[in-house]
Amino acid sequence: MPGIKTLVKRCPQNPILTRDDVPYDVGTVHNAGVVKHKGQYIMLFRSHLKNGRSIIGRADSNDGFSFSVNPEPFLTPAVDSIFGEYEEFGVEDLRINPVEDEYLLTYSAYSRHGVRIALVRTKDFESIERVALITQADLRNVVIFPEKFNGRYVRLDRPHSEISPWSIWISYSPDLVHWGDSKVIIKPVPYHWDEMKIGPGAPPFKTEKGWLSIYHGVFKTMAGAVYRLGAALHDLEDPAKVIGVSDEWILQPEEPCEVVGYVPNVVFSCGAVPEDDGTVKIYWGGADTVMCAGTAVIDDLVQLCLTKTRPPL
Ligand code: BMA
Repeated sequence: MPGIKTLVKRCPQNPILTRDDVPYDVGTVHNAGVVKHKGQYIMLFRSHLKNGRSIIGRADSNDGFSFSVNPEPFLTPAVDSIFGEYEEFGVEDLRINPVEDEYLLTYSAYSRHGVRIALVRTKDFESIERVALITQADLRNVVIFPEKFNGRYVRLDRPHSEISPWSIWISYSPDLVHWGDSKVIIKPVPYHWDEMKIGPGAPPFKTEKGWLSIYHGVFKTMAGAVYRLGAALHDLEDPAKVIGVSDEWILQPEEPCEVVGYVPNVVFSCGAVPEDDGTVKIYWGGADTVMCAGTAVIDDLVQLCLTKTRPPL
């Protein structure tokens, strides 16, 4: 079956990373944050252990597609301090947010108290500092903008909600610990590919026309939920202002490794790397089982957000 026409060109080697590439025993390799650090691509990927809980591994690459995995995991649940209590059930879906001169790692921390987001800072991926647990229970998918706005950090996130479809919110912080001034900025559209819920995916990156953000959207079918990727553009000066949200998805599960796996019909992104040549490498987990990658022309995504739009709210 020929694939549907898409702005994201899949990497021919997909899946680019699987559990067979990992030197320790894991069930899956998926939902990875990726960044280009000193000319090297660093991927921090999630793996299920055979007890069903997740840890984060590290893989490095020269070209962004061919990765080799470090012998030891990068991040496992803390065993002491407040992090030990809230990471007891595992760490998942890490984003690498390049902010000013450091990297802020945001990931889901699972425990008997629910799921919340932990924030870790690093400059070199060698030493890491656990900074704070930055959300209460049931709030996930935190990505942080690369620059501060009026002296404050800005994040997108996705609170749990029972009476409205799960939506993308924005919040601000002077110190990465205390967050507030929250408001909803993008909501799902009824009977649309993202009608059930949406959530931030890759950390937003700067383009001439605005901050480009790749998010996930979910549609419920008789055979379960389908996870797709969409794109939105935020104002350069005021990221709470959404300039355009693409009406169309930019990627849906089509390849066997996206359609079949631990959770079928899932493409889920936690990372994208914009390049100097005007393209962006987009990374996604396929069916919560393997890692895939693709490339898009940044301006194509920007134009899609500006010309084929749907209302943000
Ligand atoms: C979401 C998260 C992701 C996962 C996705 C599809 O709610 O749990 O980690 O990839 O569901 O199963």
